[in-house]
Amino acid sequence: MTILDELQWRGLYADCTDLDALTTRLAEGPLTLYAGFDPTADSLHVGNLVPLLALRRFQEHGHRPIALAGGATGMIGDPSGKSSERNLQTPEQVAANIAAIRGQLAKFLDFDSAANGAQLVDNSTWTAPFSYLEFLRDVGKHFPVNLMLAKDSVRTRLEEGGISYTEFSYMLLQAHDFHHLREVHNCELQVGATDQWGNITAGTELIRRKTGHTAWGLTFPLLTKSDGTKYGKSASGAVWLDPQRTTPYRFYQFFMQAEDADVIKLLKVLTFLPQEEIDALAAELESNPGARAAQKALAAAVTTLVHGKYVCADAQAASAILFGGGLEGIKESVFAEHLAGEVPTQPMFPSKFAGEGTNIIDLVVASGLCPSKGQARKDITAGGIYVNNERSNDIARNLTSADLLFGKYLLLRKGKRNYAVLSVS
Ligand code: 383
Repeated sequence: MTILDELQWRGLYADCTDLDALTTRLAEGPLTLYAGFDPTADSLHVGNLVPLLALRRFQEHGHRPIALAGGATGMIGDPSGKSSERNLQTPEQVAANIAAIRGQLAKFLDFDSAANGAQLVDNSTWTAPFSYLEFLRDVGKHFPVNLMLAKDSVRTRLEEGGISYTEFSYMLLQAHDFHHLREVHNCELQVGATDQWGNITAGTELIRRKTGHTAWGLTFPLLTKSDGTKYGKSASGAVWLDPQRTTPYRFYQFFMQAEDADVIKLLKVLTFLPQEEIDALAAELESNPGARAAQKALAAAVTTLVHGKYVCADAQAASAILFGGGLEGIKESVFAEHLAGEVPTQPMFPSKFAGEGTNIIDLVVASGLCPSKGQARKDITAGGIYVNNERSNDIARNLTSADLLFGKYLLLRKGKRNYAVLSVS
């Protein structure tokens, strides 16, 4: 299967500046391609994964990927897909964000291969030294303003609220990057999601006008949900790759919660699982949707890709617990690092669990699961309270240090999904 066939069946093909010519070129041998990532935050998010993984797919087919971090473009702000003008970031913010996303970009590509090792570049290295006068003469002169006004990114902004000259100029910077990479690294292809089409074609145009060299653009569909909304945003905001911003547990759960209507599409674009496996998961989704095998496979694959297999295993263990599973064989790190942040946790004095311990009613109230002793008594008697995920309906029960997990934690649950942790310190 060629790389283009693979992109097609994964649903990763949206558009190409010249598909026939690119098909011929790819059949002739490896080429160099790039995708760019602006340092608008100190982490990449799930939406950035699509082009990033696509670079790796090309690399697995023998091509040479370049990941570009936008040290220059990040100082300006891409108007593509943005309905309003953005505040400029400070140079310090951009520098800090670049440092953070460079590390993330590097994790997904192979930099060691002698034949087609990846490269990481920063467009400020060639953009910063360019003087304004030179840029206007060398680059700006090739851009008819009517063409610039016709780009989606500009046109939509002119309809709603306007655009500054600064953001209007963004496409020239990205076009110049492509031209630079074409000349210096023989980079023949730029990829990105469809929101990048205007910027990418600005580049192929500039290259053609300045040098007459060939260059192609290829876009992927934007990640959207079956209801048309943007994917990668949870109720609490974007889903980030940085575990400080989105915990591995939440990251894993985000994919576990994927709709049946989306999950197969997501398996195709966000994982490297082969076609047979994804087809089998699709068949299982049809015959036994309740098992959520496709969601489990998706969550496991993406979490492993981003956080590694050990962290993924911990996130899975934490999920199993919070969905009512048993606590056998659970590791302390799962409690300390994954559950603690997800579940309301109350500190307790060790004396509470010494000797005779403390009555369950008092502890349920202390945990915040029940507002009063009366309510706690009712809930316990009705069988709605669980201690370490085991039903506990005896209101006379005392909990002691013997009940503590790792000598430290007590996991209380009310009903199906309400958890609280008492943490002895
Ligand atoms: C900068 C300089 C270049 C080439 C590209 C760029 C960045 C580009 C951009 N991309 C988005 C970003 O950085 O803004 N102008 O957040 C996103 N990409 C990719 C993909 C996507 C796009 O990084 O659609 C989602 O992730 O193309 O929004 O020379």
